[in-house]
Amino acid sequence: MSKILAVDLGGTKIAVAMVVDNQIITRKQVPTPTTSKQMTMVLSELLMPFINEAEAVAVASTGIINNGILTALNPNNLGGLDHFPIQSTIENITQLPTMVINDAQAAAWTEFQLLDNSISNMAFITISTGVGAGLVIDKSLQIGKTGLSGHAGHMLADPNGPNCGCGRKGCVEAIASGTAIGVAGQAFWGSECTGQMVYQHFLAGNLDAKTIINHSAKTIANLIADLTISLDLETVVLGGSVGLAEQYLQQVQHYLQQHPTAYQTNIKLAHSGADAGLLGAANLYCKNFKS
Ligand code: BMX
Ligand code: ZN
Repeated sequence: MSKILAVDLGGTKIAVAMVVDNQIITRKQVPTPTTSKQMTMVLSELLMPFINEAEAVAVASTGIINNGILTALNPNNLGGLDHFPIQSTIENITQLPTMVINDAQAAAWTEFQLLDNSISNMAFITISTGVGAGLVIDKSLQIGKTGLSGHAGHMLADPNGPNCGCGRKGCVEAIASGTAIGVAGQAFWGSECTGQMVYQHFLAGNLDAKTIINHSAKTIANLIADLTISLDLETVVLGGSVGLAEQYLQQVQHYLQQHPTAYQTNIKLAHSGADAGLLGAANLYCKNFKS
C-alpha cells in the first residue's frame, strides 16, 4: 500500500491531495501565493493536516526543478517565487521524504501509463498559465540533467511575436497560453481581461475572441507538428485549463490536419484531467523510491 501526499504547484493554483494506491482520496486547492514567505505559510497550512497519514510528499511544480530547487524559466508566471527551495521547505514543514518534479513531466508520466501499451513515444502538453510539456521517449520519461527536458512551450512560434517572460521573443507560450490569451483580449475587453473571459466570448461566438483562440490552437498545432517530426510521436495528450476547455482540442486537430501526413499524430485530452500532475508525482515517487 502507498499513501503519498501529492502537491501540484501551478502558476495560478496549488492543489494538494492524499493519493492512496494511485487513487485521489482528498483534494484541496488554493490560489498560488507570490512571495516565498507566503508560499511557506500556505504550504504549511495545506500539508500539516495530512502529515500523520502520509509516508512521503511528491510535488509536481511549474518551473525547472533541479536539486529540489524551483527556478522559473518564465518568472512572470510565478511572481516573486523564482529560485524557491521547494524540496527543503516541504521537508522542514513535514519531516517527510519529499520528491519534486516539473508539473508537465509528472502529468506526462500519468497519461503515458493510461495509453495503449504499444505506444513508446508521446508528449503531454499543458496549455494553462504557461505552456508546459513532458516527453516520454522509448517508454522513458525525459527529465534531463538539469530538469529542463520538455520545456517546449518556449520553442519559437513566431520571430515577430510578443515578448515572452523567459527573455525570448515569440515563444509558443507568449501566444498560446491562458495568460497570452488574456493579454491579447485586453485590446478588446480592457486591462482586466483574462484568458477565461476571452474563452467565454469565444464560446458565445465573438469573432475577435475566435481569432485569439484560433491563433493559440494553430500555434499548438504547429508545435505538435514540430515535435512529431523530430521525435516520432505516436500520441499527444492535451491538458491544462485551456487545453481541456470545450472545443479547444477540435481547433488544434483542425489546424494539425492542414500539415503533411508525416507531421500529424493522434491528439487526445488528458484522461486524468486536472489531476494528472498530482497522480504522476505520487506514482513517480513510488516507482523511484519504494521497493
Ligand atoms: C512555464 C514553465 C514550465 C511549466 C509551464 C506550465 C515556469 C515558472 N514555468 O513554461 O516549467 O511547466 O509554464 O506551467 O517557468 P503552469 O503553471 O501553466 O502549469
Ligand atoms: Zn519563452
